[in-house]
Amino acid sequence: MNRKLTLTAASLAVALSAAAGGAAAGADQTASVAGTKKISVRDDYFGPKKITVSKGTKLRFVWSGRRPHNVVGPGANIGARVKGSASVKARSGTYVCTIHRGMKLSVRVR
Ligand SMILES: [Cu+2]
Repeated sequence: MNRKLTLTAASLAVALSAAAGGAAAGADQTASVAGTKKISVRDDYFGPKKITVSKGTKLRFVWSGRRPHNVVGPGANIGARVKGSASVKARSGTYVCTIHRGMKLSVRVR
């Protein structure tokens, strides 16, 4: 019974991720399989703020706030915008929005 519930929850997470336009492989907070990890860009924080991903994973930033935010970090220099999305290859380090002090995303690639 428990196993069935777990499978159902996992299927739902994959379905939700796909519905949001993300790759199914990025459904877990700490993805163990390379895929795409969605990062919400909000007012004024990244969600999640800290992630560990496998080598080869792409970060897909999706803007969902009202204020403009940019993303500057290892291999990323995405100009300020208020909507849409942009993807970069994940690298270990800190990604920030230079407009809002303290808006940071810590990424660890292993
Ligand atoms: Cu910002």
